[in-house]
Amino acid sequence: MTAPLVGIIMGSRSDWETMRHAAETLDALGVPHETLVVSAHRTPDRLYDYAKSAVGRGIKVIVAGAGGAAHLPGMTAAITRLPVLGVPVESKALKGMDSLLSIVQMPGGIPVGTLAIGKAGAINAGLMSAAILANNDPALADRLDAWRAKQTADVAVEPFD
Ligand code: RP5
Repeated sequence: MTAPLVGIIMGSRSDWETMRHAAETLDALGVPHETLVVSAHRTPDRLYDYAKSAVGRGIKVIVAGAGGAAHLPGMTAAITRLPVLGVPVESKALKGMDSLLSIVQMPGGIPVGTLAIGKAGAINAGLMSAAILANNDPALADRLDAWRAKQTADVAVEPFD
């Protein structure tokens, strides 16, 4: 088993349908990762233990997804110096605008790299994690370049068959 380099955490099992896209993107790029439910509100001790131990366990980037009053990414960033990428999960009541604003409006000094609401944000959090790791991993850099080249090649010129 390869030790995980990216930690994907989310506030609830209900976030998995969104956050699985971050995991699948990392799978496609061959980046070892772990996935856990860690709630800032319901399991604050789990959050503290996770963020406090992440550096020592070899985690390099944390992707944190949450919806509503989405404190998970910000609280994680408050506890660890690792780069934290926040994914606003689309909420039922406010369509994820609450999640987005909760995650993006961090006070100066505690950064969270905030992605788009929902699936696009989860995919891009995976890609951004890989891009950060690729700075010190030439083989991963090659895989990321190939992933991007394929995406470009797959775009049709004509809008119909
Ligand atoms: C947040 O509350 C979670 O991140 C989730 O997006 C939202 C709703 O959670 P559940 O009530 O579905 O568990 O903490």
